[in-house]
Amino acid sequence: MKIESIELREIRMQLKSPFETSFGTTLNRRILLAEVVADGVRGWGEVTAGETPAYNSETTDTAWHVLSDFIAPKLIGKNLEKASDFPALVTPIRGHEMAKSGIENALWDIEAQSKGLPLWKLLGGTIEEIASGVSLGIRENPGSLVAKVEEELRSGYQRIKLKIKPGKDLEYVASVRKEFPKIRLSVDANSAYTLDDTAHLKKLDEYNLLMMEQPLSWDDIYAHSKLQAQIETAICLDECIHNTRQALTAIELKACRIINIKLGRVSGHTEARELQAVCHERNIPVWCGGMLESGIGRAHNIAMSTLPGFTLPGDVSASRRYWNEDIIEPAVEVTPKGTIQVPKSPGLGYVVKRELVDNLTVRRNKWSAQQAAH
Ligand code: OSB
Ligand code: MG
Repeated sequence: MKIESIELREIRMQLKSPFETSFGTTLNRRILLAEVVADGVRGWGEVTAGETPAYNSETTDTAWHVLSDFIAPKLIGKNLEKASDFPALVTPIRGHEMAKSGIENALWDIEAQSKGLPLWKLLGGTIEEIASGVSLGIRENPGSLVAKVEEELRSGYQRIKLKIKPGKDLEYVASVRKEFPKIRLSVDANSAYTLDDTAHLKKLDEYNLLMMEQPLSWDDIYAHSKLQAQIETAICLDECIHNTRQALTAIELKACRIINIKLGRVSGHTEARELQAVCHERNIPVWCGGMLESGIGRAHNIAMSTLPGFTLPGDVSASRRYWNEDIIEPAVEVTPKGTIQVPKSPGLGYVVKRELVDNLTVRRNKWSAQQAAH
């Protein structure tokens, strides 16, 4: 895989409606896309960093900086045997997992196309129809949340996740649970609580939740082990887990019973695959999280979700829930059973709408092997 060119671009996309979490509200996405050409084959990856450093420490701009000044110059002109050789190349760059993931995943797309395989098959996927759930933002009142849940259930979604924060938690969960006693329901606090809230969080035990995602600090696995010992609801870690080592630490400390894997957060397909394997061996279910991705990130999420450890419905849902027009063809659709059919064609399995992507682009940067040689 001789890396001939790397093109980085920022696109702007407006969500259909604002998405509120405990750390803030998002409407206008600033998404970085990486387009890499190797041996004449073109692959795409998405950087899933947010606009602000509120979910993790990366942002659209830190990723632009690290990709432009460190990662792209290191990779251009190199000859890799396979996509999984990329992580070793960028090990000297600490952190910046989302920046790395954007490029690494483009290499996986290239490798899959070169081998004439759908990406999910190259990764070792076994699930051809993945289970889909939705993540619902915090709303103005419990009544409007119940109405939203009803709408999503009508579309077939298999699991509903509610975003919560202090003051917008128990009452909301109670209303949804009362209306829908049987559904698979979970909550995600995005680090909004502390161990001082243990008694309060314990009250959620009575609602038969599938899990409580990342209640405590974004970087504190130990605190989650203290909480898990005192509540019945299974804790799922999101923000805390950036690699397989941290997952093993969390499992060993009994800090969680479930792990959410996000490609960007764990630096790409190579690490995600290893992480899901160690969880699978230890009977820790995993599922695919979302970062309000465009179709390119979504397609990568679908491919990852086919791995055998992904036994719970993910936050990978239909393009139409986010965008008026997605940047891939066909758009991601969900069946009435709440599943996504995995594509059969080589690589990502979706076509990037280049003209639309060009129209949405606000800045770009390009490296090519010839130039780098001078
Ligand atoms: O914690 O899972 C999260 C979105 C942005 C940042 C963090 C999270 C989320 C979501 C949305 O829950 C999932 C999606 O629909 O893409
Ligand atoms: Mg989360």
